[in-house]
Amino acid sequence: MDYSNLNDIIKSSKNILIVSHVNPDGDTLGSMCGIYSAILDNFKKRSDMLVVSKVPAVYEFIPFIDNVKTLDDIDKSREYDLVINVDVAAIDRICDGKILFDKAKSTVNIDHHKTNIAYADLNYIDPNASSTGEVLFGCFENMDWEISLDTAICLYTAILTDTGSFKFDNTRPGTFECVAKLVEIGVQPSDIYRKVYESDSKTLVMFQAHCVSKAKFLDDEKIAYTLVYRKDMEKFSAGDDCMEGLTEKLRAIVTTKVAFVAKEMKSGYTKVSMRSKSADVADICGVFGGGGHRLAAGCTIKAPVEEAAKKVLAEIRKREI
Ligand SMILES: [Mn+2]
Repeated sequence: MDYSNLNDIIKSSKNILIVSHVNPDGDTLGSMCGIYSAILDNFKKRSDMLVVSKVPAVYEFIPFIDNVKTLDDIDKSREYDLVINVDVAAIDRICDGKILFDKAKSTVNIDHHKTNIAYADLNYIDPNASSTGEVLFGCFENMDWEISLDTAICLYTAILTDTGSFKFDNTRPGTFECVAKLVEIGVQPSDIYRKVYESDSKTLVMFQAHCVSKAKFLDDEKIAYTLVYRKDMEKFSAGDDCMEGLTEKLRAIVTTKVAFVAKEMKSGYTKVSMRSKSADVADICGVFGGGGHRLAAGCTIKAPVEEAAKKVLAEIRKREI
């Protein structure tokens, strides 16, 4: 890819806004702070960074993350010279950030999602890259930009989280070539790993242990599930963030083919989160108006927890898993 236009436009822009997507993950936040850091080092320019929803506490260690602004901090009538979206597959993923995007003199879109329709003035989309962090690394190298340790930590975090620690099938030889160089710059993989994956709260661990201990195993233990009641969550003072990764714990059992968690919600609804090793759970959840990916999907059912679980079980059993 030819990045010379990107280099020129960053050089000539006085005020720059970098935008991450709603419900931010490690890739969009690491990429945003990574390009912020690189522009600061290479052009001595401070950009603005925008998040349109809350930054998860786990990412508070990312360099420069304290500089992010919310829509309330930014004058929405402002015309930026340049707005750069990172990891934003579709423009509606920046919510009201679109107001600033539409007013900007120039716009840039850096991403790795196949579905990205190249909605900006300049578009750098590599659907073969594991992450936007990996796209950015290639971009900085191509432009001969200096990559500082702070920039490297940002990009490494982006790549690490979007590849699930280099275990998803988006992990390719180029991913390792890229992280090898980041580690050469000084990134400590064990340090970043600990910050991202070993920073669970005690509440989350104790609550999930409780949920796992109540799990049921059916059909030669091919189906694993657990029911989560509001009173359990209250007893542990567990918030919704404590549900993160619970279904995966049941899927990780060797005999499990399909795992699900049915969680009691207000006003008689049940939220179901489903995971599988190969069966298409998006199809199963689709029966109840939900959806997602083949191996990870969810739905909401208007029924109490036990009844919802029964319906889901019946639907799973109709299939070859
Ligand atoms: Mn991504």
